Amino acid sequence: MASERYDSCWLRYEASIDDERLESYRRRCLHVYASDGAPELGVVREELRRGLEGVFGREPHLWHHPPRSADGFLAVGLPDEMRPITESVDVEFVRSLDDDGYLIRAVEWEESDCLVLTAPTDTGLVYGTFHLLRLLATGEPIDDLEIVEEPANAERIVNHWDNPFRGLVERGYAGQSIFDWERLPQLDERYADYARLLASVGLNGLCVNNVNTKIPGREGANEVVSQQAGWQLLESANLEKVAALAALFRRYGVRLYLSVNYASPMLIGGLDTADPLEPAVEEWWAEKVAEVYDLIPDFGGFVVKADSEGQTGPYDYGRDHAEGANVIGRAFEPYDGRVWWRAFVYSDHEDRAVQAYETFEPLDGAFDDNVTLQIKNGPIDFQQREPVSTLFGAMPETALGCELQITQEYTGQGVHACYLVPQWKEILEFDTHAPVEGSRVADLLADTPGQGIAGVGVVGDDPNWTGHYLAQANLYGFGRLCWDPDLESETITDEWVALTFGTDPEVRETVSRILLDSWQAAIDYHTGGIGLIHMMYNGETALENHYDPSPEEWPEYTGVSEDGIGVDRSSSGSDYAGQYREPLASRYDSPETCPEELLLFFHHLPWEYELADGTTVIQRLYDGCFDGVERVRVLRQRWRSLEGRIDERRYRHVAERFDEHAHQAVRWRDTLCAFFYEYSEIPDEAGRIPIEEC
Ligand code: GCW
Repeated sequence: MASERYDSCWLRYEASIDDERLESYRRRCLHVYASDGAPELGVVREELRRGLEGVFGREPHLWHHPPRSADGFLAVGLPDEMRPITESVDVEFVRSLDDDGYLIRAVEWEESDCLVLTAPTDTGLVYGTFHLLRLLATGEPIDDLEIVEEPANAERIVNHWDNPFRGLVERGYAGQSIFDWERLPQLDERYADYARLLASVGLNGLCVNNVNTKIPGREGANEVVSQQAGWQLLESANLEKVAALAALFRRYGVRLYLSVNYASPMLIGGLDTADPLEPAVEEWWAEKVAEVYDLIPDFGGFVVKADSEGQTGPYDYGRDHAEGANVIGRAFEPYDGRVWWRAFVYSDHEDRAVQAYETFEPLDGAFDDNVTLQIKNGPIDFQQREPVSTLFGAMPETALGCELQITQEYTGQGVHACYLVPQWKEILEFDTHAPVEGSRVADLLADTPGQGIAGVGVVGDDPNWTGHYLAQANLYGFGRLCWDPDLESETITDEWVALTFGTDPEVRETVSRILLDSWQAAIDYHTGGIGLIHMMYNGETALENHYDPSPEEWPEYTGVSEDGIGVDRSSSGSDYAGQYREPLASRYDSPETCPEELLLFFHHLPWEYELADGTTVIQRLYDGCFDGVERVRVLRQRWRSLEGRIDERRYRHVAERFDEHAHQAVRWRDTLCAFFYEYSEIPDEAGRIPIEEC
């Protein structure tokens, strides 16, 4: 990236490539014939110039016609645009690809070794360009290339929880917001670099503000909250700021979205109600959406958090969520955009886990075509591990989106290394059995317009973008999985490491192992590893801490008592298990068949209940917490083995984080073990717990 202000992340283009490979790259890519009609093609040329210069150590030659050189060349354009492409590919086939798809092929054209990169749209060319540069920057062979790519998910979106005009990011651990709304429509070069990062991993949407657009009725909470002002982005005067950003991101194929407040007709429109069945409200939304499309013709849509955690919603008017969402959905009918309506709705209830399903499943089929139901991956809230939400598979007549959290709210925030790709793989590969065996979450989402994946953003104005340097891998992996959920975690990880830290095999292997083992470590010391959740500290301020250990605060989530631990969500309890299709419902319903890693999520069990291998629940919890700390120490040790093999600045940053991470893991372990002991009064068999000191 051009700037000294911040890191280039995985777009460093600093490969060290052996001579033979470099020679093959030179032959096919030092000369580039690229069309330059549309704005996206400016991006393609710019990126090729940058990437190829990184690879070759000198500027490539960019041509507007087939270059006359002894070598071959790279041809980039639409399939019918230039002879080298038209004569090398099946034009109709390329046109039939998904709009974001592309084809890259090594060919011989007029006796030269060439590469052609073509796509049905200019956006496809942008994605293809990043793909090709990824191959070159990691030293992959290109002489036999034959790549055809299409994204699995139509919608691949990042949801920022930024609070505009305040600079703050809710659950952001990488500093202030990168978007400066006071200065906009004036643009900052960092916005373009952010767009490059998103496009390079195949993302196509960005919601720029927090779903908490306003917190009415929570006065007395701290000032920060009462000042949240995201709802104002929909005011006419602010839309030009949004439009300026949209114009920039558009060049990279990224569409903009806004989180809007359900009471906008009142807050902005001056109406005295936001009742979705009120004609004036319907008219207001239609006019507002038309105004947005006048300025931003490719606008993506609205994200709405309604009737949740203090946000207004249809319940305020005695309406259900379909009525609530449809009034906005209808406003999008004339356009290619939609409402992403969040299913994160809960209230005081004995078991929060059952609520989203109880609220939304009966409404299947009632949502407008322009509404997508955005469902968090699990029934609670981005815990270290949760079962997959029962809504996946339960709403075949509704467009669905899966919400993941890229930022590490409950997994160590900006301090702990926790690579979430393995978690997301587990979620996306989960077999819902709906309607039949083999129906994975990934399959339910894929290949349907208006469906896909939204990830809660992680980026802030920290020079390294993500707070913890290794957290860049989560953004990278999120994009790659949205594009292709069938990619293996190991493949994605290896790509990121090679692009970010280079191709030294030892570095590649070591950093990959650190990342791939980090999630299990986080599960173990945060939970003990058999399905407990939600044992973090909350605190009194509006923006709860969610970082430090504080298990005693949450008896309703741990089900702790003197006779045992875990929450009964089986048929003898809240019956969350019963919301799954068979055979899942029966499997989770019995502690004998429930997978151990979720056991205490579904069951309240005696402390001395014996697990399959004869270990008791209490002992397994102690062991899990201790294992977690050991795992973190191993990660830290592996990182330390890299000293001198990667640059000092990045080495130090991560090494320091690991020191603190190890310290925090011990705090979690000791707090949890003391808590378990306090209730069970059963000591650790291994005598490791200095209980008196806790
Ligand atoms: O995860 C919880 C967070 C809140 C967040 C809320 C939500 C944006 O603690 O910070 O608010 O969920 O997803 O709406």
